[in-house]
Formats: sequence, C-alpha cells, structure tokens
Amino acid sequence: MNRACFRALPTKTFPLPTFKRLTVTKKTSTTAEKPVNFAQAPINAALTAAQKVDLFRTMVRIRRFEERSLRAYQGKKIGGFLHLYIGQEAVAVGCCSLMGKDDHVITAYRDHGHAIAVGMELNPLMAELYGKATGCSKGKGGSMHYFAPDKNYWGGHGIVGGQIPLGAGLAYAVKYQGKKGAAMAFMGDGAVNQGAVHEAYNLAALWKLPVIFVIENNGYSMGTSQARSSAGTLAKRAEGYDMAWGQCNGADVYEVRATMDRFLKLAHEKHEPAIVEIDTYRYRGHSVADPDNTYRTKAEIEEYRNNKDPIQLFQKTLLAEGVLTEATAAKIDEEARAESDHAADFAEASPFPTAADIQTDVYWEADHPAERKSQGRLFFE
Ligand SMILES: Cc1ncc(C[n+]2csc(CCOP(=O)(O)OP(=O)(O)O)c2C)c(N)n1
Ligand SMILES: [Mg+2]
Repeated sequence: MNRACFRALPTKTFPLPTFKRLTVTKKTSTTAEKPVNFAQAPINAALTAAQKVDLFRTMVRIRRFEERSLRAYQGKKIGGFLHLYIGQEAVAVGCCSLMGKDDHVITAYRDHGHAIAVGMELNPLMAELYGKATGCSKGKGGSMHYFAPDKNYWGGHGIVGGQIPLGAGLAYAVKYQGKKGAAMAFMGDGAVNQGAVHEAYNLAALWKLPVIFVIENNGYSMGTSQARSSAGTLAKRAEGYDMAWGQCNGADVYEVRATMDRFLKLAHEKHEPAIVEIDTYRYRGHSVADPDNTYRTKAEIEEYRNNKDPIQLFQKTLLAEGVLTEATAAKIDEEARAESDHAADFAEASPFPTAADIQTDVYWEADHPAERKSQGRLFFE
C-alpha cells in the first residue's frame, strides 16, 4: 500500500479565501432587457404612492419586530434558536408583494420576514417566539416554524434545503388544480448543494412546475462563505436543467419586484420553473448565538449597514419621488416600534401550552378522527 497518498495535503493546495465576500457578475438568462431604472419597470410604475409606502412600512415592521425579539431573547424570554433576517427585508417584501391568491411561499428557518410580508400579525409571531399558546404554531414551533396556511405561507423549515421539494410539491398542486398560480421556494446559499434541491430542480423542469426557486444569497452559510463552499454561479445551475434563471440586487425592493415579476409571469402563463438568485446580506450572526467575529470583518458589515441598507435606500428613493416625507418615515418607524413592544407585552401576558397540548398537533388524523380516511395504524394508538 502506498501510504504516501494518506499524507495530509499541504494546505496551500486549497487556498481558502478568508474574509472575502464573493461578488458575482449580474447576468440573466432571459432575453428581455432589464430596465435601467427599476422604478420604471411596469410592475413598479403601476404602484400607487400608498402602495409604495406600504412596502416601506412592511420592511420597517420586520426590522423593528426582530430588534424587539432580539432584546427579548437577551432578556431570556425566548429560548432555542433565533435567526434574524435584518438586512434582507427587501427580498421577502419585494417577492411577497407580488403574490396573487394562488401563489404560495415556503422558506427555511430564517422565516420572520416572509411571515410579516405575507401579512401575519406581530402578536402571534412574537408569542410563538416566547413559546406561548397564542403563537401562530401554538407555541410548539418557535422561531423556525412560522406557518399561515390561510395566507399560503407554508413555513418555516429547519432542515437545510428540506423545504425545496415541498415547494415543488406546492407548485405541482397548483398546476394539478388548474390554477394560475406559482410557488416561491426560498433557500439560502448554503442549501444549493443539497441533493434534495437538485432532485426538486429536476422534477420541476421535467414536469414543468410553476415554481421559482429563490436563492437568498447572503454570502454565508453559518460561518462558511459562499466562496469556500459553492462552485460557479448558483442560479446558473438552472442551465443544467434547461430552466430559466436570473440574478438581482436584494437591497433594492424595486429591482426584486421587477425581476421576480418576469419569472412569476413565466410560471403563471407557461408553467415554467426558474431559479432566481438574489444578492443580499445579513447584519447579525447566523443565529443570535453566533458570536460572529471569526469569519467576516466588522468593516464588511458596516459597509452594508451604511451604504447598502435596503430600508435606508428605499426611504431615500421614496423621499426623492416625493411619496414619503421625513416626518411620515419617522412616524412609520415609531408605530413599528410601538407595535413590536405591544406584541412583546401580548406574548408576555399569554399562557404557555399545557402538558396535555403535547398530545395534539402531532398527527392530523389523531386530531380529526371523524375525517380520518386511512386505515393505517397511528404510532401512539
Ligand atoms: C441538512 C442540514 N444540514 C445542516 C444543518 C445545520 N445548518 C443550519 S443552518 C445552516 C447554514 C445554512 O445557510 P444558508 O442556506 O446560506 O442560509 P442562511 O442561514 O444564510 O439564511 C446549516 C449548515 C441543517 N439544519 N440541516
Ligand atoms: Mg446564507
């Protein structure tokens, strides 16, 4: 046996870029020309002043809700994981603002922004973080498992990439039922190498499912930069499946809407799946337990905060358009803080689930015996 081959390879064989945020060249596979000014894209030009202010308000509410939840976590009111979306708000708000009644959303564990963007109230969301019975998942799901089926919001999933085949399934259902809708299946840049993601890509392309795989590329999966973990342009992998793909800047809510609008139309009208990679950034650590001082520099975070913050950028745009004043912006911010404080009070005052509640919401059949159709034996019977 040649033992030489077991010798550790010199580290210089694998030069690992440290503290280097990978920048990708913006490209798109579709032939349509991108408008130079995204505010002028038809989907944005059609917005009323009130609708534009609403987009801004939703982004601010997400930010203040999460800042409030972080304080509650630090005050030991919240346990378990808490993955903050701060910095990524324009992605969820831009995408979800395009939803029609037959469009669906599913995402990973960084799910607070999407929940607020689809219209969930802050009280049950905060209560869920506190593990209270008034939470949207009755206090049994926590931060990673927000759900609102009535709003076509299918969670909130903790297994990296696990939601992606489910998203393809949502699209399958929409098509099967003959509806003109689509599923937006969100994932992080860390999910793109999961086998299940590629299985979903394959079936979506093969069966022409109206699903848009949205990669929220914030540059890191936990403490590993994209440059160290993934080869090539993430959205371009669509070409291997003959799918459409595109990329856009996630700090600009207008650009997100203009880009996603094109792919949603493809899904709605031709049942065409696509991969869209949205460049974004999270200011906080992977979760609030992440000390966040080993894999990126403070300067990098500050650069995003100061120059690429989606809320500040949109505020500037709306001020320049004359649809927002400094005074209205300040009022929106104040209201979002008050609403978040109120949600924390609501959560605090709510009861915890009881010990008996542990038996429910495990199997649908057990909770709905009259509607049960299968003859299968239930695990706890
Ligand atoms: C299958 C699986 N492997 C590993 C983990 C542990 N894990 C949780 S989050 C995460 C990083 C994912 O990063 P990314 O997809 O970029 O999402 P982001 O946190 O940036 O939103 C990992 C590896 C997991 N939850 N599931
Ligand atoms: Mg990531």
